[in-house]
Amino acid sequence: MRLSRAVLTAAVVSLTAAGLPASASAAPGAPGAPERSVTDIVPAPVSAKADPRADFRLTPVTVIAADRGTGQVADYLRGLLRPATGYPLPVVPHAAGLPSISLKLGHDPRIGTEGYELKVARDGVTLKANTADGLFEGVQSLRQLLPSAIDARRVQHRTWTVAGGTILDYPRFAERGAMLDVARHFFEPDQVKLYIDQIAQYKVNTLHLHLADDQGWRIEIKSWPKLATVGGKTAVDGDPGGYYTQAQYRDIVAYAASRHITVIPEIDMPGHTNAAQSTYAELNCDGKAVPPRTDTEVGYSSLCISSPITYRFVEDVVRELAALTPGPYLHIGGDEAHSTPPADYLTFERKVQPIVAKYGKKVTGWHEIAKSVPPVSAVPQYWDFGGDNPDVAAAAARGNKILMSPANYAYLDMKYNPQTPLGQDWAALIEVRDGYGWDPATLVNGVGESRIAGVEAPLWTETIRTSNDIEYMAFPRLPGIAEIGWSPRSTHNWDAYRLRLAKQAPRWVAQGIDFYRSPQVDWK
Ligand code: NGO
Repeated sequence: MRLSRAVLTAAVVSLTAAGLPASASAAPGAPGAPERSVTDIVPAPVSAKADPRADFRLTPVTVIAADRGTGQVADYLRGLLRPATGYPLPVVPHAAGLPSISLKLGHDPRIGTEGYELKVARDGVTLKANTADGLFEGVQSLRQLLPSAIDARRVQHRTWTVAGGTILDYPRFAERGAMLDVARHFFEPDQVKLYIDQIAQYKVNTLHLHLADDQGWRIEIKSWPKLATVGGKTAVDGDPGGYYTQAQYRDIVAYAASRHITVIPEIDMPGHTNAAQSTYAELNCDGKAVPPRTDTEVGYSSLCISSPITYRFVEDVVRELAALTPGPYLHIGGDEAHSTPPADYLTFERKVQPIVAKYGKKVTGWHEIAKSVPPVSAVPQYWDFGGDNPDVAAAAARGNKILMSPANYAYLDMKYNPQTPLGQDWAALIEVRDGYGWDPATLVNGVGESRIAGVEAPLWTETIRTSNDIEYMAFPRLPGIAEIGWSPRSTHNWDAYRLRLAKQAPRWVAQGIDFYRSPQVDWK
């Protein structure tokens, strides 16, 4: 897109003459507070200073000035801003005097690998980071400084003011994750991509896919082809199954990478394996295939620990999965192996964990794997209720980092209240305030701040069938878990959070997200 200099100058002059809307400086939510402010962002930034006199107006002549190495994020930003504004927003190497959003890479020791500095001034927006990841997270903040109509997919005729001020920001924990259980119910690649876009806006950087469970196997494994074609047919309650071909799976992983999200694939074992064991008879100790199951019982299945075929199977699956995985971790499950005797469980873990290492990956698994004294590179994922867990505390003391997904706070499949039409309640009812009301660093005795890898919000899908269902359970709780993982503890404050959260709702409406209108939040 080329515009003549005369046209550009005329447009700039007329916009400047139109003036900027007056906005008052007041605490968020207070009467007279501006509609948007750098202090409203979710997750809360490390530091933010609003300057309403520094609002920037996006116009038809604004350019995106992208330094070398920032092109991918610049194109993504353009893709975010163009549909609703209808402006060309060309990505150019230099602003050349035009009003611009500038993306720059630098070496700022304050912000690490995912932090950023964002300055919104009357004459332009400058976003700086040390990496493309940091720029991407900064773009998510920038989005929230624009009117929520920016998320509309069609041109909106209105002004586009970016709230003025400065932000310096970086994450508290390296990992902020979401998990989607595609085994209990299958979700098409486009549904997974939709969720990726939804979570990315809250600076979630990891998507854990639970790819196999008793009710279905969801990833093509070429050396054991029936896992997908037969074991993938079933889902909870006899609902339709499905699986990802390796090409589809690679495409999901690449899409996630374009949103600066790393995918962690999980094959749950030695329990939660009925789909595999009903497909291949040789995975059972008696050599007989078990019947497929679509109920939601847990803890009844176990791979045959004494059989060499089991480890050939595991190695084939791990090898193929590792080849599909650019990220460092493979998740090997390990939860609720109630029908694997404890000694067998240890035997299994000690054989399987080195297989993961053999294919160049690190182990992550549910916290039960801590019992097996995994290598310090392994990340046990804690899913219990907090308090004492000597195995997990011992792992932390040995040097393992722990990922926090307490079922009574972070499980997105828990109902909000007894009337919630979806979800379960075995761990807790989790209202929005409960999901926000915990601190990873004081959850498990002996697992302090420095031993924590991050947080993850798992969405198990026994009762979840559609994208609307996913949205209803994830919103508004997922942003709360993301904030716990990203924001400094000093920003943690329910009264302030609920006001900031309320301001997100018009964005969800614009994005078509079907969210739960909790009575704890004044949605307006
Ligand atoms: C448990 C269980 C899953 C269930 C989930 C339902 C873990 C780690 N194992 O969490 O199989 O789907 O609860 O909330």
